[in-house]
Amino acid sequence: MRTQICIIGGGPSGLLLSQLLHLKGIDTVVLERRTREYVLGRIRAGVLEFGTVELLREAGLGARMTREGFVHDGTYIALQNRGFRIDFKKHTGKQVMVYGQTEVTADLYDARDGWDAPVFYDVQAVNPQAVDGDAPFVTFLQGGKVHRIDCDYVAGCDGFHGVSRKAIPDDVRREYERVYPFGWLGILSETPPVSDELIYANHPRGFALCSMRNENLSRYYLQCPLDDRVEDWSDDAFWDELKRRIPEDAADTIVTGPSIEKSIAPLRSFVSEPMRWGRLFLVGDAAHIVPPTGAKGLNLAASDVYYLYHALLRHYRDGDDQGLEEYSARALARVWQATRFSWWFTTTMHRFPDQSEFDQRMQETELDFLESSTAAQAALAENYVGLPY
Ligand code: RFL
Ligand code: PHB
Repeated sequence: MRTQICIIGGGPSGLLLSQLLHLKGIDTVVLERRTREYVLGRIRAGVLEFGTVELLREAGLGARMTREGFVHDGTYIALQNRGFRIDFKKHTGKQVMVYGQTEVTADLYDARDGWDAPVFYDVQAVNPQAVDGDAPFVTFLQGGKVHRIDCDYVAGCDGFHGVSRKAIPDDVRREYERVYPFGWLGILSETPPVSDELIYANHPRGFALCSMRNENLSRYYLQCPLDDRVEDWSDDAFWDELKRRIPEDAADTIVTGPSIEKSIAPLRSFVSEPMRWGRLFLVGDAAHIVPPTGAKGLNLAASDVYYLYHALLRHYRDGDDQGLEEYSARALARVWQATRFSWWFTTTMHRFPDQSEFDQRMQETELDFLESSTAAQAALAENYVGLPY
């Protein structure tokens, strides 16, 4: 089989790239290790930057997002029992959209049901080959049968645990990593959100976040030790702990209920350079991971897609390869900015196991400054709504 772009991974990066290219008449094949149901069942990101929203609209996915998503003009930051608000709109003229990754992925799969879109699900032993030459191809197993796809380019959209990154030779690839000494325990519950905007809470017992999916679906997170297990956290224990960490007025009014999903995610910052090797391009989590504080993971995947989509368009439409040549440097410049912001926000909001009294005072002083300084608030707002592409 032959295609123009072979896309490894049917998560948001792979599907969005495929959808945008399809609208311009460029052929793709998507290879996904899991089933469609599995991919659609994952609960992940919740906040879309302004640029991500625009890109999804360009991909023809705006209708349900505009109808069902929630536009937020700002966010609350809480420090023990004090809280203040960062006004994104006032500082940047921009807003963010609360619309879950689960919904984005469902919209992307629904959109491709309308066209003859080849996706191979449940594939194994995916192997991108000859990507440093002129005739790359990808082999894989499906139902015990070996398949081969010849292509012009390979897009590695297969997440952190995928195979694409490792196809770049060790002596070319450079990896940067910080693993944080805590995780996030998250729950989803069919209850109304406690607040009209998100609350990021710094507390001596650990960080907490109040988020949402819609008017009757809330998403809450608690910082937890890395060795905690989901089974150790009853719903009651979760709610009691959350109430301790968020401001009193929120704790007094929060509506609790049974969780419909509960999971623990580790926190890490990770960047792999370069994001291009010959005819292989890495996109999204395949090349970088950020801790979720600041909601940058999915949004960075979208900006990578933006750069690669425009570079491929230039190649096929104008015969101009400059965008492809510059892809890695352009994507990485934005990746490092988001890595810095997510690291700063994580470091400022969480309790570290070895935190000294000095560290503690520094954190409080950082948040005091944020509360009182228009410039500091503008800097947070600028990063949160998303730096320009
Ligand atoms: P994904 O979503 O991981 O999709 C990659 C897809 O590739 C498939 N795959 C393969 N397919 C073929 N062959 C192989 N060898 C393959 N190996 C893997 C996988 O099955 C999958 O379908 O990467 P993508 O598309 O780059 O999208 C990135 C985002 O999903 C990610 O940045 C965010 O979800 C990160 N993230 C969060 N970001 C936020 O902004 N806010 C959050 O609250 C948030 N929560 C999370 C998260 C990521 C999590 N992970 C990865 C464990 C919570 C979790 C649990
Ligand atoms: C979420 O709603 O899942 C969410 C929101 C904001 C974050 C991280 C996760 O910073």
